[in-house]
Amino acid sequence: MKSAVITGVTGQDGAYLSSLLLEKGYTVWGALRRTSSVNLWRLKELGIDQHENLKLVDFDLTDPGAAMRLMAQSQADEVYNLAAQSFVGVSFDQPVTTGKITGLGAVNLLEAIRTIKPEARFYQASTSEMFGKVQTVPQTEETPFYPRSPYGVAKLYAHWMTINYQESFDIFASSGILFNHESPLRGIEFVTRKITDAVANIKLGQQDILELGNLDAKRDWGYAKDYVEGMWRILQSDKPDTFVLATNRTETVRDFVDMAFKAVDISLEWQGKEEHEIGICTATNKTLVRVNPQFYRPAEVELLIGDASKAKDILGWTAETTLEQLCSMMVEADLRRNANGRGY
Ligand code: NDP
Ligand code: GDR
Repeated sequence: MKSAVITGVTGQDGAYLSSLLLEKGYTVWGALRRTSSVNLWRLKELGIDQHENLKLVDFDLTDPGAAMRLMAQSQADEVYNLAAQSFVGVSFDQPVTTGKITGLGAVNLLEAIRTIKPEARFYQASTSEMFGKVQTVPQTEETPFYPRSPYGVAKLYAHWMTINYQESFDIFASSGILFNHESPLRGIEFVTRKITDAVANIKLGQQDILELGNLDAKRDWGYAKDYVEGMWRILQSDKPDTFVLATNRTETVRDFVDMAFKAVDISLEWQGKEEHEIGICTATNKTLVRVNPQFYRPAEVELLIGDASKAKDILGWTAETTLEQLCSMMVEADLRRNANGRGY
């Protein structure tokens, strides 16, 4: 039986990856940081929080000794580093914390692998945010990086350290450059979930208006469950490498808003420009969406679209779920939760 460490087990991807690996018969060491209130709702939603092969252990990615002990205790065959301060907007206000967790944190794990179990395989959760101010379209493994946020810069450091440990110490250390991936388990502050949660509340008469930032940003959005399958395949490959995982389709935030309202039979008409733009319900003439510059970022990533051909050729991986399917799934989940007063 194989064993795997998953850092960030309480997050969106950590929950889906745990579920996948448990199904495959792994022992999963779910590394979670101590917080004053327990944060296991995603593992609960997937029905795995009490699984006999899920071992939850206290861990903080910024603590080198904790990383050493985690490797010594688990003797894991595979280590998936999914923990991060992962919210781009917050990284502008907390650049040092973001650097410590999202950047240096990865090196604590790489050091622990190098010292305790050099034959373990390591997965680093790299990101399309590293492309930032994109220079070519679509983005591939060869596209130059130009991060536009402290988060993107920290991730780029961790990305290069992963490559460096592979080249310097012959560790099986790989990265997936994953484009945005969403699900009903997405954190509520990220734009897709903020939208589907608000649409559900508006439909249920529990909220009047949705306020958003830049509606013109374009993202390549996929389904998180498809993407964790890609992470696992990356570590089953013959050799360590870097892979882009993406859908090769890009839409604006405004398109996603339209799609989410359509899922509850509301259509919108857009009026105004930039900070004055509003979305009006065509049936009732009520303003349901408004731009609030408070949600703008100091520097924006305007356009992301990925080409996952390498992952298809080498790993046999493709994104299966369409954006329409993903959006409906998220809206339905939020309708169900919010009707029961159980929003997360
Ligand atoms: P989430 O924000 O949902 O989860 C982040 C996880 O990291 C949480 O479990 C959080 O714990 C944990 N964490 C934060 N700080 C620490 C710390 N100091 N020590 C230990 N754990 C910590 O992210 P996702 O699941 O969406 O993403 C997973 C990874 O993939 C992240 O690294 C993210 O940056 C990266 N990524 C995500 C993409 C996406 O579109 N989702 C795309 C590309 C990359 P807690 O619950 O206590 O907050
Ligand atoms: P992103 O995701 O920054 O791409 O990072 P997010 O959903 O936060 O933003 C996507 C785009 O939407 C615009 N936007 C808003 N964003 C938020 N959160 N709230 C708003 O109100 C809003 N209005 C407009 C943003 O400006 C942006 O352009 C995610 C994270 O999961 C990262 O960890 C991951 O690495 C990348 O995806 C790939």
